[in-house]
Amino acid sequence: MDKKEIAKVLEEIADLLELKGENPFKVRAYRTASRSLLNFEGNFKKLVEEEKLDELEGVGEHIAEKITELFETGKLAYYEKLKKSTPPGMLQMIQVHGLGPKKVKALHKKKIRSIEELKTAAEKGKVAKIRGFGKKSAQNILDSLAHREAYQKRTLWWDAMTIAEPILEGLKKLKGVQKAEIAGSLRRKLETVGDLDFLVAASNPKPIMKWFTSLPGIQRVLASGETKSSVKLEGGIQADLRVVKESEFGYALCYFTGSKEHNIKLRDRALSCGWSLSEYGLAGARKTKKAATEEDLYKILGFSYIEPELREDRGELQAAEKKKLPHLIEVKDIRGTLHNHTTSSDGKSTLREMAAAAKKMGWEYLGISDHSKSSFQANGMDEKRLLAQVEEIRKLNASKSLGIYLFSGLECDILADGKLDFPKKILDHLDYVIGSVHASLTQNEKAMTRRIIKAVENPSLTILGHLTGRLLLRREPSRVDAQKVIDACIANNKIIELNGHPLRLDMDWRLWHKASEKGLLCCINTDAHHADNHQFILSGVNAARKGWLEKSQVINTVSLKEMQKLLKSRKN
Ligand code: DGT
Ligand code: CA
Ligand code: CA
Ligand code: ZN
Repeated sequence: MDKKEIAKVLEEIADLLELKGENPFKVRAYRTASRSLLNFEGNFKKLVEEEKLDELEGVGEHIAEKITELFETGKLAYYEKLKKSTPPGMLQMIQVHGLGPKKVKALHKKKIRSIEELKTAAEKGKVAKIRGFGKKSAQNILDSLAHREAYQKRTLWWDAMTIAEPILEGLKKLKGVQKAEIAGSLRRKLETVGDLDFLVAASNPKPIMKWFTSLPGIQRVLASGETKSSVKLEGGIQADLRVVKESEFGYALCYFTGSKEHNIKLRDRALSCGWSLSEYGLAGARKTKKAATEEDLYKILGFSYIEPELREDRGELQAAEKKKLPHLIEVKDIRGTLHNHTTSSDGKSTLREMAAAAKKMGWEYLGISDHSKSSFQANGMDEKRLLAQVEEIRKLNASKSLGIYLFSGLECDILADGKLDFPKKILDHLDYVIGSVHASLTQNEKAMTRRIIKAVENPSLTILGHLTGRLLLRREPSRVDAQKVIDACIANNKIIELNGHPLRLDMDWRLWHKASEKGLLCCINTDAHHADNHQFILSGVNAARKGWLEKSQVINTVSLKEMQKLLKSRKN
C-alpha cells in the first residue's frame, strides 16, 4: 500500500474506534497520524525502512507498527478485527456520504441500525427530528442513498469490458460458432453499463448455451433457454447471451446493440416503407433486400452506416440519411496527451517511466501536469518543486535521451474564489496550464459557474480540466452551468479537456457535439497516475466518438511541431 492508501485506512480506524466509543485521545492519534502521512513530502519508503516513522506527528510505536504492516503486506490484522467486531449495519451506514461516526452513533441510539432502517426513517421524517440532523441533512442522506442504489445497478465501461473480453474470446473459439459479438451499451461504449450482452451466430445453440451457463466465474444462472440465457457473474454483473442463425445475425446485432430509442426510429423507418423490422429480419421486404450485415441493413433502410457509439437517437439517423455523419476520431489519431502525473505529486510512476510508456504508445509528446500546492492530499507541488521539474524537463528534452518530447505543464487548482493556485510569474515558466477544481465541490451552481469562468478568463489558463469533478458511480458531478462555461471558453480561446479516465469521462460526451459545432476545441487526456494509465486514451476516445468529435476538433491529434506552435500561441 502507498502512503495515501495507508492514510485512508488510519482514518477509517479512527472512525471505527469512535463508533465503538473508544478513548478520544486514541481516536485523535489515528486522525493526526493519517494527516501527517498525507502531509509528508519526503521519501516515504525510506522512512518506513529506516524505522523512522515515529518522527511524524501523531505516530507512536503502535501506529508505526501498523503503518509498516500495511506498507509491507497491504493488510492489517488489527483493522480487519476491528471491522469484524463492528455491527455490519454501522459499517454500511458510515460509508453513506455525509454520515460520520457521530451521526451513525446517534442513529444507532434511536434504533436505526441498517441502511434499510435508515431509508425508512428518513422517508418518514424521523431522521430530521434527531438532534444534530435537521431537514437538510435528512434530505442529503436520502439523496446519498438514492445515488448508492443507482450506482450499485451499473458497472464502469472499462471494468465491464475487462470482464467481457475473455468471454467473447471464449465464445469465438467454440466449435460451431460462426460469428460472435458484444452488443448493448457495452458496444455503444456508454460510460457505464447495466449488463453485458453477447450475440452469437451458430446453427446449434445447445453446446454454446451449455458453455456459457457453466462459465467458471458464475454466481447464479438466472435463465437458461434454447436460444437465450442470462447469468450473474461474480461481482454481481449480469450477462445475457443470444444465439441466432447466421442469416439473422445482422438484424440481431443491430437490434441488441440498441439503443432502444435508436431501434424505435429504425423500426419506424422500416414501417414507412411497408416493412416490419425485428431482431430476426425485415418482413415484407422483397427477397433482394436481405441484410447479411448491419451495413446492409442501414443501406436498405436508406442510411449510411452508423457507428455503434452514435446510436443514441441524438440526430444520427437524420445525419446518416443526408450522408452527413461525422468522420469520428480514432485512437490512432492521438499523438500525445497533456494531463499526466508523476511521483512529483500523486503519480505512481516517475517522469522517465511515464515518458517511456508514452513512447511505447507511439506518441510524439507527453505533457506533464502534476498537482499544485493547494491539492495537499495529492502531494501538490510548491513553487520550488514546480520550477525544479520545469528544469528537469528542459534538460531531458535537450539531452534527447527519451525519444519523446515532454511539455512542462501543471494541473493548477482553481481555488474556491476562482483564482489560480500560483501567480502569473510562476505560471509563465510553463508551456501550458490545466485548471481544475479539486476542493469546495459542493458550491451552488451560481458560485461554481462564476468560479470556473473567472479561471477561464485568466490569461494563464490553457485548458479547463474535468469540468464537473464527477466520479462515475461514486460521486455526483458538481453543479455548474456547463453552457455558460462552454461559451466562456470559446470567447476566451480556451480548450476543454475530455478526461478519459474511466471513472471521469468529464466533460460529458452529451455536451460535445453542440459545443464543438460552436467552435470549442477538445483535448483528450487520460489523467494518468501510472505509466499503465496511458491505456485510458481508449475510453477517452470512446467518449469523444459518442460526442461526434472529429480529429480536427481534438488538439492532441496534431504533430509535435504544431503542438509547440499551438501552445505558444495560446500563452498570453
Ligand atoms: P444497459 O444494459 O442498461 O446498459 O443498456 P442496453 O442498451 O445494453 O440495454 P439492454 O441490455 O436492456 O438491451 C440490449 C439492447 O436490446 C438494447 O440496447 C436495445 C434492445 N432492446 C431491449 N429491449 C428493447 C425493447 O423493449 N425495444 C427495443 N426496440 N429494443 C430493445
Ligand atoms: Ca446491456
Ligand atoms: Ca441485456
Ligand atoms: Zn489530474
